[in-house]
Amino acid sequence: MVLAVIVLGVIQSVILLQFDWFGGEASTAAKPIDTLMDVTIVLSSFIFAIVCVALGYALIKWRAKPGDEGDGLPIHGNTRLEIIWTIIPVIIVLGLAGYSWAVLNDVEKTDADAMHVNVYAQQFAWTFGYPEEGNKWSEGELHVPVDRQVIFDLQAQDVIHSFWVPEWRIKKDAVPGLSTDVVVTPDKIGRYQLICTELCGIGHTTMRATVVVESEADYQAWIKKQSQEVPEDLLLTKDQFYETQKQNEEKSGGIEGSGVIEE
Ligand SMILES: [Cu+2]
Repeated sequence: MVLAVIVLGVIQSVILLQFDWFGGEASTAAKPIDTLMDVTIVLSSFIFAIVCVALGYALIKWRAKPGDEGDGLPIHGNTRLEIIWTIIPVIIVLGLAGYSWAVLNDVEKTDADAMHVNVYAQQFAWTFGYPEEGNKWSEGELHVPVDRQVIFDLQAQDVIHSFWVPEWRIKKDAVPGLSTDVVVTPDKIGRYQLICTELCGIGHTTMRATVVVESEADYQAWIKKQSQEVPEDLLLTKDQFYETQKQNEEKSGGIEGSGVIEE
């Protein structure tokens, strides 16, 4: 049985690891996240193999003999077995949770010279503000330099949206009244797609934007050419948000990150 589990687990792992589940890798977070996924696939394959082999063994070994119409033995449970099959999964789940936490913690570490971009999400479009470049504004097209950490401050203007560039791997919700950010270091020049992954209304599937990762020089040239600035009302929502958050914190004695806009 042990041999059967190993063989089945290995075959399954090998097959599942052949697939390129998430597409190309274009950020420093991609590798560690893909490795985490691979480890999860291998572990799941072996657990699935144990279940299949145990099921197959039980089916063959305890199969009713032809003509046997009687009831099975009345079994009341087995405390030792239940303790074992509770503790082992708990250890596996906690181990994976710890590993995931370590990976995320590493991926979300911010650099001192990180660049900030404000991401405004609304039904059904993305627009971007560049606070370090005089609040320049771009609609439907995000530009960032390669090999520099970017912190995207997400701001939902109406309902919940979700920021996702598959090649960067990181995905995070933009929630009205909450301040969330995405930390990414793009490490590959190219054009990608920013996709909203939170069903946000009738036009949800069209809520996409082009992401251009380019050299620092190309980025500087592009930003200089931008003439629009972030509209007043978008800036206002941000100020209002921080103002309300501050008031709420004062009211509640300083609970961090729990600001909710009261209308
Ligand atoms: Cu959306």
